[in-house]
Amino acid sequence: MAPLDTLNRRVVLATRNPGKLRELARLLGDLPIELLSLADIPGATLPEETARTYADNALLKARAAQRLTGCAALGDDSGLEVDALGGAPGVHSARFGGAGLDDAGRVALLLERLRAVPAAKRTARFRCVIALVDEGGGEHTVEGVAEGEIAAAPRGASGFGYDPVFYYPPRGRTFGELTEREKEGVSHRALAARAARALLSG
Ligand code: ITT
Repeated sequence: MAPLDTLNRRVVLATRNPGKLRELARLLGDLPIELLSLADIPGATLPEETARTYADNALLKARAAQRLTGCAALGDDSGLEVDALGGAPGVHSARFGGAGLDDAGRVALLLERLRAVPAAKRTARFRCVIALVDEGGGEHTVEGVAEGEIAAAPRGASGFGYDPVFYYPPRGRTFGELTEREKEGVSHRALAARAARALLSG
C-alpha cells in the first residue's frame, strides 16, 4: 500500500506535445498520484528550450511548471540521434528543418538527408530525459535510450513524431507499427518513466 503522504500528490506533466502527454499518462497513470496536464492550468506556458542538453531542457520545462503551480512537475526532453548525421537532430529534433515543418515534414526531410546512406549505416537511437522538480524545488533527472535504425520509408500510423521511420530490430517493425502497449514495453520514454516511477513513489 502507498504511504499516506503520497496519496494525493499532484504532479504536472510539463509538455505541450500530445503524443508525449498520452504516453506519460499511460506510463505513470497507475501510481497513487494525481496527474495534471498543462491544459488543467490556466495561463500555463513553457519556456524556450534554450539549453544544449536534454537534461537541462527537461529541467527548464519542469521548473517552470513547478514554479507556476507549487506542485511537483515532470518535464520530458527527447530526440532522435542519427549516427550518419553525427547525432543530429538530437536535442533539436522538434525543430529539425525549421518551425514550418510538422511531424510528416520532419520525417520526409530526414529520409531525404539519408537517401544515399545504406541500411547498415542507418543506426540511430531515441533518447528521453525526464526531469522531476518536486514541491520543494528538489531536482532529479533520469534517462532512457532505445536503439534502432532509420527505415527506408515510413511504416505504421501509431505513435507520433519520428515513430514511422524508427525501425526497432528486436520487434522487426517500426515504432509506428507497434501497438501502444508494445511501444510502452521498450521505448526510451518507457525506460525513463520506469526510473522516474521510483522517484515519484519514493
Ligand atoms: P514539449 O517540449 O512541449 O514537451 P516537444 O515536441 O517540443 O514537446 P522536445 O523538444 O523534447 O518536445 O522534442 C522532441 C522531438 O523528438 C519531437 O520532434 C518529437 O516528435 C520527437 N520524439 C520524441 N519522442 C518521440 C517518440 O517516442 N516517438 C517519435 N518521436 C519522438
